[in-house]
Amino acid sequence: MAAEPKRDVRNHVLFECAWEVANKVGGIYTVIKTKVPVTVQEYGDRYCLIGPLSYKTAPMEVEPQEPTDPHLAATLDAMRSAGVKILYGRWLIEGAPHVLLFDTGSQYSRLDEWKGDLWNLAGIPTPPNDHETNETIVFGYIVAWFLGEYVARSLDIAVVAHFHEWQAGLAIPLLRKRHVDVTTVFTTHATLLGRYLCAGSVDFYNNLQYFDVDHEAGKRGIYHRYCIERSSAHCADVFTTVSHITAYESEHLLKRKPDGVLPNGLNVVKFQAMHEFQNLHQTAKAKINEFVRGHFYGHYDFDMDNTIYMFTAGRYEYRNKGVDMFIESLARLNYRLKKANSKTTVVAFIIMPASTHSYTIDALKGQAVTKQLKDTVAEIQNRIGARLFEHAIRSNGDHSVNPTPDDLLSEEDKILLKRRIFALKRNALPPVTTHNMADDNNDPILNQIRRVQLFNHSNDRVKVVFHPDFLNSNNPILGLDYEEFVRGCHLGVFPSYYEPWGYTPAECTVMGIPSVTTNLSGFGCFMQDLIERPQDEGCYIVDRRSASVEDSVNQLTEHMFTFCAKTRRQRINQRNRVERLSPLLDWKNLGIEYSKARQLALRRAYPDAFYGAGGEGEEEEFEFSSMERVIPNSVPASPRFRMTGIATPGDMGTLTEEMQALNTSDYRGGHWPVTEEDEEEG
Ligand code: U2F
Ligand code: UDP
Ligand code: G6P
Repeated sequence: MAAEPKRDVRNHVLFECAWEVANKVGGIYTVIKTKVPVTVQEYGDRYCLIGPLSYKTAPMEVEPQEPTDPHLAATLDAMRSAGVKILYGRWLIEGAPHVLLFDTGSQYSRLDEWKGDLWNLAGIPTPPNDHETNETIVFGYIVAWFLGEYVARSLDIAVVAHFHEWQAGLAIPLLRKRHVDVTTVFTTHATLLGRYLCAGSVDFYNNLQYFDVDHEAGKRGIYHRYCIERSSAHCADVFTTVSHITAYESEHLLKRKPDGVLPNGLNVVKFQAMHEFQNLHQTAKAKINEFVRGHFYGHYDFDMDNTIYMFTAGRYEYRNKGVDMFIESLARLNYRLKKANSKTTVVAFIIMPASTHSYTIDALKGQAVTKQLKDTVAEIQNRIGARLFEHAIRSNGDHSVNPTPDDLLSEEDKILLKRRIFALKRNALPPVTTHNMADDNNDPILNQIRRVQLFNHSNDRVKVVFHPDFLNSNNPILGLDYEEFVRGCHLGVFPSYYEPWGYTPAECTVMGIPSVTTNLSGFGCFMQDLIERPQDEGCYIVDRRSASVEDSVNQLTEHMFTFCAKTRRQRINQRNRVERLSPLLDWKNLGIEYSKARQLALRRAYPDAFYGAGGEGEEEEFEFSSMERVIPNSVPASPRFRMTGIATPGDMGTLTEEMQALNTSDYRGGHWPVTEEDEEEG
């Protein structure tokens, strides 16, 4: 790319582009939204997010505004007069960043023209009826159009454009082919092929280097999408991903080594009182107890005080998210608890949206009969109170006159109570699922539960509740928001096989809930790299990398079994320990990796701005002082650090290493399995 030395590199403008800007789909929304505060702190008004305009969500999420930057205003005017529908304003989240949303629908008339252009320009073919790809193309062309127009008007300031995932990445090859004077960063949060291959039954990690990628993509009907992803990765000035494991995968499947790793953070909110999150656990757990009493009515013969709530949650990817392994391990846990004559009961929740036809009558009835009983008891309690009061006040000081139970509980009350208790009679077992499934017979989760026979029998120590929908507080049977539900549980279990990062265990950590994950998840590897004995800190990591499936299942079972043996004190202690890890996951610490990726992009596009200003060979480094990472005292003493010098979380094979080595050409990743062949290749 032709360097434009006159652009001000130091005060550059940042556009960050993703399909999930103001548009929640999955984990990328969490990345973008939680990162905003630190990015706004660094850039102020020089930061703007770009996304698709969804008329369903945007009006609630965005407050329209006029741009103050005259070049931006002129660019938007020009595009509007060409028929592009645009919403510019503030995204109403913490940090209130500028957002620019483009309505892809307003440009669908140009789809065929752009498809032809894409073929001529980049040799990327596109089938006619792939809606997601069509959206990607229209969005990519609009974004490239926008950036081209903008830099043609705004000539004094450098522009960094950061793109997430293939659905937002198409603008990158376009910008490169058109020689638009911007510098680009592409971050992938998974690879398309990786996700598809893992969901099947291949031995993915042992064969990564041998897949015939074009053939595999073609076989799955995603060749065109794969081409878009691959060209985004190759045409970007800087290519990054979210974890080492995905870096390794990208190198083999996308054929470019990432320049570094940008681990996913969270916006960690610290409570004034340290123990506040413990209280929240207590109150949220009470709500789950309520649900459990209703769900297990007629078979509620276990002790709430000795019940452990475990859960898994996420998009329904049966194998990738490790639900197969979770259920198998639950069956073994059930066997071991029974054999040990344990008094502990485990209720295991599976929260994964599937296609359903509403709640089951049985699930609704359970909540209804318990509520009726509760209301009746409250009425009777009131009446008993009134009678007791009456009795006492009439004693006129004679304390020897005590009321009998019959004085207090009337015949009507007894009948009423009997009726309510009668309604609790139930012949069938408490149901495994709360919903009528659209395809009950072929549902992989239900089939696995059937296979291992976890049917909620009285003598089962492990009970299962499959809730095939995401949670929200308006839910008539499990009326909690997801966050509240997590807080109320004891252990999150995420034994993923394919998980580039995995926000769910990270969210558990910052909420002070212990979790199990694997060394095939980005998060698991990240924690394993940073902490000497993660299991002591409430962060259990199952080996799915070098162990056999059988051994991994046993490891998971063992973790759950030992967790069940903990006393309440030990659980409280472990929640405290895990919560103390949250600074490791805070954007305040991890955001700096993004800054470094941007600096690397600028350095590659405008080398003269970095070298030369101060004389031959002398180099100007940006300072990241305003957001330099600090490990607070609250982090336990066990973290270990691979690098000498300052101990910082992102230091493990991230851009930090790269910048320190002043070697901007190669990804210097972490210690993801290196085969002998790899070694030889150098
Ligand atoms: C990665 O996660 P993503 O969110 O990018 O996962 P995708 O599969 O790309 O997108 C989410 C999909 O889930 C669907 C939705 C998308 O196709 O239609 N979906 C749904 O059907 N119903 C819902 O309620 C919610 C979503 C990666 F896999 C993670 O490990 C990382 O943590 C994450 C962030 O880096 O990126
Ligand atoms: N989540 C949610 N409601 C639920 C279950 C999960 O909002 O009932 C959110 C969860 O908080 C997390 C995201 O869904 O932010 C899942 O992210 P993860 O990285 O685990 O997986 P992805 O979907 O990105 O592959
Ligand atoms: C929190 C509360 C305690 C409560 C405990 C229950 O720590 O602050 O008051 O006893 O939760 O813990 P458990 O692991 O049994 O749900």
